[in-house]
Amino acid sequence: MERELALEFVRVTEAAALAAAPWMGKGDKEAADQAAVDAMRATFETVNIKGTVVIGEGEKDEAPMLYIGEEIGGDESPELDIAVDPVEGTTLVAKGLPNSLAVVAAAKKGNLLNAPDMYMKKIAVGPEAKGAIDIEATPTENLKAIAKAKGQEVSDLTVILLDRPRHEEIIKEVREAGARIKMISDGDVAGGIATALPHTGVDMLIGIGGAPEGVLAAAALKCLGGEMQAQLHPRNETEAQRTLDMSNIESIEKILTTDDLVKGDNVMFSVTGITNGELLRGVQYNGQKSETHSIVMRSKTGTIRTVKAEHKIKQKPSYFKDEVIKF
Ligand code: VTB
Repeated sequence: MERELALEFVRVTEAAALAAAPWMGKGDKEAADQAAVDAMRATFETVNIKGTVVIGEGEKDEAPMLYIGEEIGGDESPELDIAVDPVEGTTLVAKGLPNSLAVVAAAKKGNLLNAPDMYMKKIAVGPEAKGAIDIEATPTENLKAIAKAKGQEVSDLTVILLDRPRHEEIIKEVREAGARIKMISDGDVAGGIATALPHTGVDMLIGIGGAPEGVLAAAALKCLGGEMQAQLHPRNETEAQRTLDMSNIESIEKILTTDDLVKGDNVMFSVTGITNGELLRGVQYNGQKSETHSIVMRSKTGTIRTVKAEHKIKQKPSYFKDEVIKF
């Protein structure tokens, strides 16, 4: 994949963030999402790729844009798999809470797991603990292995997980093991990425979250040198069968490694902050200008770029003014 595309993908996540940000705190998560979807779709049209959405807003009949299987991009090549989450954490935006992100991952065609909108069991760590985790082991065993890999005590570690009743047992066990917990209401892509960024103080992500978010976090972790293990978690037989029909995995029970979630060594990941958060500042307005903060990463070279951009909306091309910024 051409390295120039990295900046193009930043433009895509910036557009989604700029469009979603005006909806911050307005209590309307659907409107925030729709604005970001429209902006992302319009911006993709200006990018010279032939992309297929493999992780998107849902299936064709339920999502008019960025649906799974939709072809996006303004060219005939390169052929890429695209994973999008125009607003990761729509509730966070609606409530004006931190850590909502606009996210895109891209890899060569066939290299991203086609995970439908279902649950996924996950465990993720940053580079220092890569190779130490085992999704089939207990949280305590994993914590001990991570502590050993990092040369720390279990009591030094912090676990991030979604605050959900389904995690009650894990929470109890992690606390008994002596580690600390950071509970998040939404946004386990940010949670996964946090494990690989030392300033967040997060050592492990664990628990059940969305499968699309799992693939996106795995793409980022591949670029950051971390690791994710996962297992699809269907709620019933019908969901399991539909998943097998739709996705490219041979068995629902399969333990998925980082390489199963994101194949090859050439994935790009771009993320722009919508609301302020630990990873990134959100969209800032000052007068006629808007400022965005993004990170773009390439697994091939391991380059991590932070991009601060100032946007003068009046000077943007018309597709941007008309379709992206609707406020
Ligand atoms: C997570 C989180 C998302 O969904 O994947 C979660 O990253 C999982 O679903 O931001 P439940 O909310 O049903 O637990 C979100 O919170 C929303 O898409």
